[in-house]
Amino acid sequence: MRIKEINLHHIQMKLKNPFTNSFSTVKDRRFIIIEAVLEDGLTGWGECVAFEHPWYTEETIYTCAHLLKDVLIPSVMNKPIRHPNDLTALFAPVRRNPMAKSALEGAVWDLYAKKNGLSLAKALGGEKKRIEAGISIGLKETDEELFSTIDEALKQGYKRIKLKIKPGQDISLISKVRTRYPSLPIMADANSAYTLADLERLHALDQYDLMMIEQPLAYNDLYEHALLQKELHTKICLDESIQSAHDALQAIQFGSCQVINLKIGRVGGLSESLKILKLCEEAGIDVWCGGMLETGISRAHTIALASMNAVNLPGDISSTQNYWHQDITIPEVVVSNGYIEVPENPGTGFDIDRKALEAFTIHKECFHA
Ligand code: OSB
Ligand code: MG
Repeated sequence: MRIKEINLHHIQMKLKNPFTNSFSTVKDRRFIIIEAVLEDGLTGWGECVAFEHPWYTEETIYTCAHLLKDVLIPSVMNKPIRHPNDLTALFAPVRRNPMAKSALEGAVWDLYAKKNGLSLAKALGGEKKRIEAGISIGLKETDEELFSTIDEALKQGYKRIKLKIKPGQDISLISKVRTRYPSLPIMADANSAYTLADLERLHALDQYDLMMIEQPLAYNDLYEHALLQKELHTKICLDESIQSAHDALQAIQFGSCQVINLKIGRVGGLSESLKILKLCEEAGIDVWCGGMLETGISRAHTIALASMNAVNLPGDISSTQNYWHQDITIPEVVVSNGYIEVPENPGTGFDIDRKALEAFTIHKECFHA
């Protein structure tokens, strides 16, 4: 394949409900949607999931725009590409910037699958026909609001719920939820809100039978997570700390975690995600696929990845209606009895709603070979 044209659709979408975590409240989402076109007109789609502010990882939608326009697009345009893994070599001169790389790589994987008449899931090696859906619930102002959100999620059949926590909104919050839902699979995500000085608080969380605690400590500290894991019965899951297969390998070797939240954008793409899955399978580390409050395009890629057998826990992959009044893909992502069907048609299996895409577009940039 040779890519002859790339269009960047800079879009803005309003979340149905603001999403609050330990550091920020996300209300509006900016995305860069990547449309990559071959000579024969075949089109692949990718999505850049970085936020406007670098609170989660260091990239922003603006650093990604720069990387894409000035570095990554020129490096792939009109180059012979036999397999998406070829991008690893084309991107090798570029340090980090995983979300920028992943956005473009996602479009190439979609193209590759379509060109070969395969679903993206099949192209990756995924075998599951349906995947288990979990839901991530943000911090709420009141207990009533939290309980009603959980009740609604359970009505829709979600297999597990993830709650956001931070110092002061943790022990009593988890304790109340555990009392109300004695057998519910619950996990907690701190988004790096704690330090080792909070050891007592973290110990207190050990008694609520949490499936895991996600990213309790600093985004860049594998060593302290290893110390903490020795102290806790609850499994540690790493999110922000894992930005590559190399990070995953080090975390495994240090004993920094027993679970990994795998996000395609955060680790630089699907090819790197497959490497991480292999490492986890070999080491007996649990894996599930996380989310970035993203559009249907990026979720479609995640659904394909989650169809791999090595992904052995329900992810943060919820229905379109959990996030958006109107999405940019057709059909909607539907959760039925806690499962999402893995599409079998070529590529991601989701089509672009061009009208909706245009309605959300702030500006568009076109690049040609
Ligand atoms: O920490 O997993 C996280 C959303 C934005 C940024 C980071 C995280 C999250 C979520 C929600 O927890 C994931 C989703 O439902 O898309
Ligand atoms: Mg997280």
